[in-house]
Amino acid sequence: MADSVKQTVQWFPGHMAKTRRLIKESLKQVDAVTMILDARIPESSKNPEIDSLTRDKPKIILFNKADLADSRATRQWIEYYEARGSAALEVDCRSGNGLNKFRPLVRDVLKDKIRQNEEKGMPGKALRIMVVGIPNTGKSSFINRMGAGSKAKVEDRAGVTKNNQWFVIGGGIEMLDTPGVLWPKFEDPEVGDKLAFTGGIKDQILDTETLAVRFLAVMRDNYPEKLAERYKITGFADKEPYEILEMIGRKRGMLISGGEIDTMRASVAVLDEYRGGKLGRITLEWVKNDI
Ligand SMILES: Nc1nc2c(ncn2[C@@H]2O[C@H](COP(=O)(O)OP(=O)(O)OP(=O)(O)O)[C@@H](O)[C@H]2O)c(=O)[nH]1
Ligand SMILES: [Mg+2]
Repeated sequence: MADSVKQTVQWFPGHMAKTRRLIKESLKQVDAVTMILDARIPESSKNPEIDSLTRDKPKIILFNKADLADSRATRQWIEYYEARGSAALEVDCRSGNGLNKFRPLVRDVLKDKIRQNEEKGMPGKALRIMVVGIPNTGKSSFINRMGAGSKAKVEDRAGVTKNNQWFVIGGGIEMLDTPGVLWPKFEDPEVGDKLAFTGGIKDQILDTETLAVRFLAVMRDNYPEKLAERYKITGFADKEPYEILEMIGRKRGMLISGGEIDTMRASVAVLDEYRGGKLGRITLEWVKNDI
């Protein structure tokens, strides 16, 4: 992970241990887990321990920010997770797109539990879901959207999880936000880059140009047509990414005194426009093997 990322995030072993413990304790109180991933980077936005931590619970994977991701890739990821026994949905928690499928999916995933509750004479017993995700994946947006603005704190629980906030979202479902703060796979430098590209980690001014250059290398190799379209540039297939950055700056008339290209301004523009979806729907991590 880049130094900037380390400085910004600062996950300490103590925090990690605390989050592990809080999640383990809270899992005893839930029927299923909803994991929120950023559809543009389904690998880098996933906590490396979450599968083993939540192994015993039914899983619903939400590919959030699907509005910014390549729909072909998102479909492949959904198939990938479904083939491995999880339910999966693509959603946009900013507009609410796709969220109408969430409650029916929960009831389907937990149909055995619902039947058991009925048999025990508790037909209306709430289904409890823990929402997990690393920072910035959209957990709060999801919970707020599901609650349609009427966030309701249900109760505090005794013991370790006394600070847990439960949210009633209707349809007999209650949700719990991630207890603690989940970390990404931060020992992998590529993960740091991708979180920075997508804005999951704030880049520091000094790193912006490096970041834009790395991003342009990925775009040149994977989405050249989108670069060509947005920046009206051609003939960059065999160019170094820094040269592409200069081409963009020149096209945009971003110059500093002496006619030199303002590559810093061009860097900020490229990254901002990617994060804002202006380069189109782009996924940076695809399913690797055929399933
Ligand atoms: N385009 C787009 N933006 C989204 C979507 N969901 C969330 N966002 C944006 O992503 C950013 C992070 O969303 P939050 O809901 O605060 O994420 P969080 O997981 O609660 O973040 P932390 O509380 O920091 O852990 C915000 O700027 C949201 O507006 C989505 O589906 N599409
Ligand atoms: Mg939040």
